Amino acid sequence: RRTPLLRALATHTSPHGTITPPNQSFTEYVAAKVQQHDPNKPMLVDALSGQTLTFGQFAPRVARAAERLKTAASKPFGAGSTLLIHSPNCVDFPVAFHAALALGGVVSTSNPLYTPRELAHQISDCGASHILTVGVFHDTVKEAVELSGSDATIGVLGTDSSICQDGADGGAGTFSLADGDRTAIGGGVVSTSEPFDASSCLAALPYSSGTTGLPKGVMLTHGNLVANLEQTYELVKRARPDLLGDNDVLLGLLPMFHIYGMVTILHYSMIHGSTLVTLPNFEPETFLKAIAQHRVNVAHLVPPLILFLAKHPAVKPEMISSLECIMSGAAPLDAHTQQEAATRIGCEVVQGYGMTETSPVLTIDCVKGGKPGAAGQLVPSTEACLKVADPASPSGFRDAAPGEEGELWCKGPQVMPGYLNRPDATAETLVDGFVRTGDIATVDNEGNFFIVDRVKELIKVKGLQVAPAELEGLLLTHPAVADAGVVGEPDQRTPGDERPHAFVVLKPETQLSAVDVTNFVAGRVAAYKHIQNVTFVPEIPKSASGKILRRVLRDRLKEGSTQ
Ligand code: 4UV
Repeated sequence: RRTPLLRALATHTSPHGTITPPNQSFTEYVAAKVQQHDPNKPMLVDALSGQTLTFGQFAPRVARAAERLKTAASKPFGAGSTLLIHSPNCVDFPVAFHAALALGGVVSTSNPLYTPRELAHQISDCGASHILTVGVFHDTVKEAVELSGSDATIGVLGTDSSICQDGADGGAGTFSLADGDRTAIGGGVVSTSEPFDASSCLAALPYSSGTTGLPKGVMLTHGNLVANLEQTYELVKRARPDLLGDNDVLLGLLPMFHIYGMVTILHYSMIHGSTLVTLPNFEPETFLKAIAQHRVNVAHLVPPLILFLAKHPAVKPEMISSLECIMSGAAPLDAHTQQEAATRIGCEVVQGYGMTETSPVLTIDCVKGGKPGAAGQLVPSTEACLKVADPASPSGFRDAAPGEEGELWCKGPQVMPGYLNRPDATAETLVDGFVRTGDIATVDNEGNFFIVDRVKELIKVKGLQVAPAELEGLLLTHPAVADAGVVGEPDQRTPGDERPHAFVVLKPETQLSAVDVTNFVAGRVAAYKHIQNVTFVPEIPKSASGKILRRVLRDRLKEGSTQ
């Protein structure tokens, strides 16, 4: 048995204390915070269309949208229904999101660049009863619904007048969310079962492949989301109050369908009372123009975008002179690149770290000016330990010794209760209330965590998840492919970023070129998942139990020996 002292040393607690999140629905919590800010102040501004949503317009718009969802022609939306939002960033995104929650429903979100095939998987898996999209993606959604065999109702978000089509699908079975009546939120709109327990009531279903396998629905409760916003906001308030300006302007470039954009950017901005300048996608000119024109001072980005700001010749200092703080997350940023970027951009660059399964924030760097290479300190009410595989121990793990690297396991009110309909994957990921992150970390004496490696299967392309198992499964459907293993290959030009690299075994007497392989995949998945390089091999290295030895494949890439 371990002594109490060793146990105390093995578990790291947040140096920033604890929080007591209110037992409220996510919508009630957010609406109450939004109400505290100047009703005439823009809460979201679409940088391209100029469309604005003020703090005062939010609640009435949500109430109106909820009314529309509730009376959706063919199928009313209500408790137990799931709304899938399939949209680029726009001012109506949070409106649709909270309209669904206010009716007691659940929101899943998908990448608007998905092919119909990828979207069909999520539609069936999350059991979406309603889907909201924007006009340009309506046909993709329609095809995906047909492919999935679902009877989901499709609606169009009122992002701007040209694509706000009431009844785009010709009448019955459609609805749209557009600017409407100003009905106050509350009472009959927020549906809660009595007594309401935020920690057991499902709110969001973003998708993540976790440590292995295909993308899975991550069940996030109202309690998870409220807690993580409180944890993030309280940490900043306690450790970096200088970062809580009254007139902050944040950048909403990273996608709202991904947990970083959904919670840490969109909702953090809303509760803090800052203006969020949204962009539907990355395009260098509009990105730089949005920063300059709206005087963005806090930008949440991913490492490739930080490198763009630091190194691209099109970026002139006067274009980005408003920037005071850049938050980097979703992928590693090494100490050297972080420091160099901060100097070149002329503002502080600090990191945050977390994952979809933890709503997402686990750590934030609280050192003014940024501690190079550090993912930061645990947010309040969060515990962590570093685990090392140990076959001699009954659990198969031991705690890392001080200074030793280990897999980061975390516990807190932001940790998901599990994956949707996947008790097996849930049991592998949640151990004694701790979530296994699949990341290797070290921690220093001040409680600063450093992410030094990723041991899970996940590939990260510009901060977005690519599941190797999905690409392997796809490759195996090719008639000439006998076996395949996909790993992330470090992108030499962009430190921390990766590109999918496929190792392919061909069936006897078949011929296939690397281009055939990349084209086959390219026609079936969104662009960021495309295979960038192919190596033909006689066999895929596997463990005795048949698991692909990805480490061996990654090492071959490192050595430049791909045979
Ligand atoms: O599930 P996911 O796609 O989630 C994210 C979350 C990004 C966040 C979270 C909290 C923040 O404060 C913030 O700024 C950004 O991307 O992918 C989770 C995996 O991404 C890697 C790591 O492998 C996670 O398990 N990752 C996320 N942040 C970092 C990171 C980081 N700062 N350094 C290294 N890897």
